[in-house]
Amino acid sequence: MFLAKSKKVIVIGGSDPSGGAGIQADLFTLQKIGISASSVITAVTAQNENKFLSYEPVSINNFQDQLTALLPRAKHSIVKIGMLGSGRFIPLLVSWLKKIKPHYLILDPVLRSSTGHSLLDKKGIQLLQRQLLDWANLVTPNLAEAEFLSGLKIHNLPTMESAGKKIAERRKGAVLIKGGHLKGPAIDLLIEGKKTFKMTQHRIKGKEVHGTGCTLASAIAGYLSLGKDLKTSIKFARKMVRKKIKNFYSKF
Ligand code: PXL
Repeated sequence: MFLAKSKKVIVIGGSDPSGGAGIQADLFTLQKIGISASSVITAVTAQNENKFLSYEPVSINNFQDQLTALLPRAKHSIVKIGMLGSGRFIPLLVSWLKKIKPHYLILDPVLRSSTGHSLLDKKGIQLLQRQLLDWANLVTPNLAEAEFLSGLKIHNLPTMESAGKKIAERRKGAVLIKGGHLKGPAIDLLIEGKKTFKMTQHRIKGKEVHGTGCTLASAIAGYLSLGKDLKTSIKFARKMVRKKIKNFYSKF
C-alpha cells in the first residue's frame, strides 16, 4: 500500500489489558488499515470483556509530557479521543489542540465501559461538554451517551434522530449516533448540518462485544487519513466493526 499521502493519526485514550477496547484496540485497528499511529495514554484500566476491576488516570505531568512529546509530529494530524478518565486533562488537551490545529478531530465521548463502570469523573463530564465537544469535527456517541449529551430519552429511530439533531444544533461538526443498542437491525445515524444519513446492517445476534466503539472511531480516523471522505470512512469502519463482532463470536 502506498501511504506517503496519509495524514498522521494520534489516538488518545485508556489502556485496556484485554486488548478489546481502548488504545490497544485503536492501534490494532489502525495497523490493519496500514497506519502506524501515535498514542497518548490517559489512564490504565484493569478489565476484560466480562469484568472491570479498576482504573487509574496517569499523572497530570505525565499526560502533559506525552502531549509535548508528540508536538513535533502532531500538527494538522487526525486526532481520535476516547476514554479521558479525568477532567483534569481536558484544559491541557484543549491548549494542545489549539497548538496543533488538527486536520480532523473525532471525539468518542466515552462515559462508561460496556460492563457499566464509569470511565469519566463528574468534572470531566462537565468539561467534555463545555470545552471539548465544540472542537470535534465528529462526535460518536452511543445511545446512552447521546441521551446524556442531548438531554432527550431515546426509544426508537425517530427519538434517536431528535437526540442527534439536538447535539448537532449546538456545534459545527457532525454527529454519528450508534444505534446498536436499539432492537432490530443495527442502525447508525450520521447527522451533518440539517441532513441525516441512515446506515443499516443486519444485526449479529449475541451479547454486546467490548470495544466496538473504539474500533469504529479509530477506523474512521484511519480511512480519513488515507483521504477517503467521511461517509466512505464510516462505511468501511462499520465493516471492520462487523468483522470484529463476527470474529469474537467465532471464538465460542
Ligand atoms: O468502548 C469504550 C472504552 C474506551 N476505552 C477504554 C475502555 C472502554 C470500554 O470499556 O475500557 C479504555
